[in-house]
Amino acid sequence: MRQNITYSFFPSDPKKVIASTPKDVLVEDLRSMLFIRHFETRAEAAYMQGKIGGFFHAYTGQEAIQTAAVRAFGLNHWYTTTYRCHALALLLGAPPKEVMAELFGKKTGTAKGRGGSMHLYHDQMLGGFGIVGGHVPVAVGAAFSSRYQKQKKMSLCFLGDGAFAQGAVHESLNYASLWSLPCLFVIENNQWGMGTDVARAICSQPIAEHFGPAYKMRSYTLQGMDYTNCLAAFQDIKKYMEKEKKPVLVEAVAERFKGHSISDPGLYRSKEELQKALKKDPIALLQKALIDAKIIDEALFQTTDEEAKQSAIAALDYAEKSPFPDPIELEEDVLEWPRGD
Ligand SMILES: Cc1ncc(C[n+]2csc(CCOP(=O)(O)OP(=O)(O)O)c2C)c(N)n1
Repeated sequence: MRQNITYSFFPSDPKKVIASTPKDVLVEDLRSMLFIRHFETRAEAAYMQGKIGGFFHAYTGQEAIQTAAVRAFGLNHWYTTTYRCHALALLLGAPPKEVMAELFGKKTGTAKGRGGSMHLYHDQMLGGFGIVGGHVPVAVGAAFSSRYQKQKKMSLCFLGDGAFAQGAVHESLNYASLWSLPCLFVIENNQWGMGTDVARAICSQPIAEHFGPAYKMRSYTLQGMDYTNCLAAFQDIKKYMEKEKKPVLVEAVAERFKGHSISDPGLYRSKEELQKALKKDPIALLQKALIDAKIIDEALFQTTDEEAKQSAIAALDYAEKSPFPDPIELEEDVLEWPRGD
């Protein structure tokens, strides 16, 4: 049974956020969220048919968070995330065909088919990491390099609630605070670390509200299913970080609609709980808000949805037709350490 947590969410009025955001931006972000959903749905189907191997962790349900963060901050920053990394790669501009090909382990994939679902990289995106919490020191390192070189770049690091129990995460938070590094830590609290309820893993909640002051960081709690709340909060955070040049700790409260990974039957969550979660669909919420504000109508929504679906199918088709890497290339691009005798 879920604990009842009282959160102090970042205050925002959806209508005001919509009124102050250019229409094309809102429609583009709705399109991105729809595309991420269709992309993962197609990929999941391919996985079930045995066309994709390895691990597969869907971002389904959490789309509003990274869509809003990338919108507010823009592309010219460092980004790191966990193995649940398809959405971030797509949002940062990785070509969907190449991302899909990477899931298929094909030569045309973003990492030449060697990384798969958990190891997506693109320009400013430093991963895609399989080790829980392992990317957080990397994000802090990126923030340190930016500060050291007197650049304006910030480092955005997405991590799960489960990762927050890791030692490396706390060492990173301490270091970032001590050195005033431009690092934004976004804990995406989707309530579960595999099958473990967040309340059984983390000693105190709300996470950011509790731990932010301990690390002398400004903290924010976001309604992670509401794009408008995430957008308003990330815009505010960006301004703060640009001015104060300090790290920030965020908890985005969300739901994941799928199991932890594709092979997880989700037996730890009751059907009622899942149904309740599905009612908070961030895409449906944004769709309704944009229709109510007369920014789109139902027909435009259907067209946008269909286009997103067709783009995902095109990516799937490309991946299926792409060749596998030649086994002779297996040792290429592998870092060789100098061997001491
Ligand atoms: C260091 C380490 N310990 C354990 C695991 C196994 N593991 C993979 S995902 C996961 C749960 C992480 O949950 P959370 O951080 O909340 O992220 P979410 O999957 O919910 O996005 C665990 C324990 C791992 N990959 N790395």
